Amino acid sequence: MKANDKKGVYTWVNKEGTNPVLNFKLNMDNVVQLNNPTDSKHQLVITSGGKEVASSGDIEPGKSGELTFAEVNQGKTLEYHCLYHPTTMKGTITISS
Ligand SMILES: [Cu+2]
Repeated sequence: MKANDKKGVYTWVNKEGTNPVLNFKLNMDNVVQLNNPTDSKHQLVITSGGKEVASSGDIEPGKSGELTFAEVNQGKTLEYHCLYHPTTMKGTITISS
C-alpha cells in the first residue's frame, strides 16, 4: 500500500482502491510493502481486538518500509490503521488458508 494525500486527508491506497481490505494467509509470513510519497510520516499498525499485534515503525516522507506479521491464526479478527491518522487511514484484514 502507499500513503495518499488528498488535500490534507491521508488514506492508504493500492490497486484495489482506498483503505483496501488486506488478505493474509494462515501459517506463513505476511508482508505488507509500504510507500510514503506524502509530506507526513505514517506508521502502519495491525490490531486484534483493539490490541496492537504488529507495526511497521515510522515511515518518513519519501521513504518506504514494510510490516511483517507471522502469527496469523484462524478466528482472529484483524484491523489496520495509521498511528498518526487513525480515523482516515484504516481498514480490515481477512485471513484465508
Ligand atoms: Cu498516516
